This record gives sequence, C-alpha cells and structure tokens, in this order.
Amino acid sequence: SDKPKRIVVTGAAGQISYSVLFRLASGAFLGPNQRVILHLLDLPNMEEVLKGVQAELHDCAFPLLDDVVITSNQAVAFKDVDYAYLVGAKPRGPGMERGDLLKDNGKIFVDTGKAINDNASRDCKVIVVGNPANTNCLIAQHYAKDIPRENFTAMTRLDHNRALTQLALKTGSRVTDIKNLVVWGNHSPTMYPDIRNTTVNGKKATELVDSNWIETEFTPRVQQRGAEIIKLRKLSSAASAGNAAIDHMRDWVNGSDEMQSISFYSDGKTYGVPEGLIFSFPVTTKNGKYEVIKGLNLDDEVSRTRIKKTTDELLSERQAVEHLLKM
Ligand code: NAX
Repeated sequence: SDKPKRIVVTGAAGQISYSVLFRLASGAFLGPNQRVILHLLDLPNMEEVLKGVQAELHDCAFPLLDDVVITSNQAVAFKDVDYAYLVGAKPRGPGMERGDLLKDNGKIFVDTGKAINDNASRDCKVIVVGNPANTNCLIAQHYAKDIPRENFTAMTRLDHNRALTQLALKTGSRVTDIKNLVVWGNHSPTMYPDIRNTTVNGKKATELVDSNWIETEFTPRVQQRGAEIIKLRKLSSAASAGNAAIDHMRDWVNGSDEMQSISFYSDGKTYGVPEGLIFSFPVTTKNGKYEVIKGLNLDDEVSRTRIKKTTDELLSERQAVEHLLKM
C-alpha cells in the first residue's frame, strides 16, 4: 500500500535487533512493495548507540525505508505502530535467580503493555523475543486490554527452526521436505520439540530415526541449543534469533500452510493446557490470523511427561509475577 507501515523494535541497540532492523528495512518482513518507518527504542544510556544504528540504516539507502525514529520514550516508540518486535529485556546477571529475572523483566513489560495500549494501532501485532519471553508476553498482554488478546505472541520459532534443521541433517533431507513438526510449551529448556507426527519426504520421521537418538541427542540438543551457541560464539544467538522473529511475523501476516510453532494465550480448551498461559502450539496462518492445528495425539508417556513439565514451569513463572497481573 502507499501508506508506510510503522514497526517498533525494542532493545534496538542490542545484538538481535542489529540483525532484525536491516532485514525489516530491506523488505524481508513485509515484502518489496511495502514502505516502512522503523521506531528504535532503547534505554536512555544507549542513545549514542541508537544514533549509530540509525546512521548505518541511513547509509544503506534502503528504497523502502521512509524514516528511522530513535527514542527512549515508550509513548513515542509505540505511537501508531502496526507491528512490535519486543526484543529489549534485562539480561540475567551474575548470581541472579530466575525469579529475580522474572520480576525485573516483568516490570518492563507492564510499562510496555500500557504503552502499546495507549499508543499503538488497534490491530498492532506483537512478538515478544526478550526473555522470559512467554511470561513477559503474558504481562504485556494483560496491560493492553484494548488490543485483541490474540495479537500478543511470544517467539518459539527459533526453537522450531533449530529442530527442523537437526532432523534434516540427521535424515539427509532438506528442511522443506519436513512437514508437521512442532515445539510445545515454554521457550526454555523445558520446551518439547515433537516429531511424532512429522514426515520427511512423506515418510514418518519416527521410522527414519531411532527413539534413542530422539531422546538422547535431538531433544536435548534443541532444548540446549542456546547454551551451545554461547559456548561456540562467546555470544548468545543473534542472527538466528532475528531471522526467526522475521519468519514468525512474516508467516503470521502473509499466511502459510506449513505447521509453525507460535506461543500465544491458551484458552483452556486446547490440548488440555490451562487457561491463561502463553504456550507454544502448532498452528497454520491465514489472512493475518493463526489457527491451532487440532487432533495431534499427545497421549503417550513421553508427551504427557514433557507437556506437564513445560506447563508446570509456565505456571510457576506466572505465580512469580502474580503481583503484576492484578490491577
Ligand atoms: P542485548 O543485551 O544485546 O540487547 C538488549 C537490549 O535491550 C540492550 O540494548 C538493552 O539496553 C535493551 N533494554 C534493556 N531493557 C530495556 C528496556 N526496559 N527498554 C528498552 N530497551 C531495553 O541482548 P540480545 O542478545 O539482543 O537479546 C535480547 C533478548 O532476547 C534477551 O532477553 C535474550 O534472552 C532474548 N532471546 C530470546 C530468544 C527466543 O528464542 N525467544 C532467543 C535469543 C535470545 O536469547
């Protein structure tokens, strides 16, 4: 369309954003005919860095990029935005407990939810990347009552993409040969990468790989891949996380018949997951909406145990931020 779309990226001075922003400006998200205005939000002490990122965006002379707004003010950042990439979060410091991280980041997402509610386009689509992504998403959604609940999602697409490639490498196939793979639950090491319904070139994955490989190599590798990247790169995943964020949003907006993994608000009627958790489910996407793929069988010992573990973790995360969910 003629009107540019506004896209906010938070934590815009950080490393994931550094890979996301240039792809947003190049059309990797909304395609080659959609002009964009980027809003870059970070903390006040990162203003110089934001100026640097803005300068580099300018230096690309992207034909689709109309403007780059840099700010540390949430009202400015979220003003009239159509899409929000919530990447900014406080990293876990030395000696910090997971509970402390939940609380500190929880507070950030209270303000973010309010700022989205007060300033963003009424059909703004939101992806939360900053950790703990699922629970941060729950908090932001809670404070944005005027925006449809289903517009708030958290990212499990990186975990999904990791699982796709591990299976492709093992079976000597291409990722596009693989259908019906899903990662369930929380974006954390309790996630459940599930290939029991998956096919590779039309053949059942569970007949191509043995269950020992699934249990002792595939599952832990996908669950712990973030740590593996840190060990190798001495930095946490950035380009792959940014790529997954683009994949998630592009497929949500454009539609895709492929099974994808998206974390969103559980209605309490789907796969036995308690109401009100931001949980990763298998979906397809169409006309700007995602739809759960129903009827997958979770009724085996391994699935029941894994689903319970990731559900219990999300319940305990919610409990740790309960005080923020009353208003
Ligand atoms: P960086 O530390 O490079 O960047 C984070 C940026 O956020 C910093 O510039 C910081 O100043 C900013 N920030 C902090 N609090 C803010 C606030 N209140 N408002 C605005 N900006 C704020 O981290 P990076 O490597 O980019 O990772 C960002 C987040 O993504 C982390 O929470 C990380 O754990 C999470 N990840 C999530 C993944 C997922 O699959 N969901 C995978 C990758 C990544 O680990």
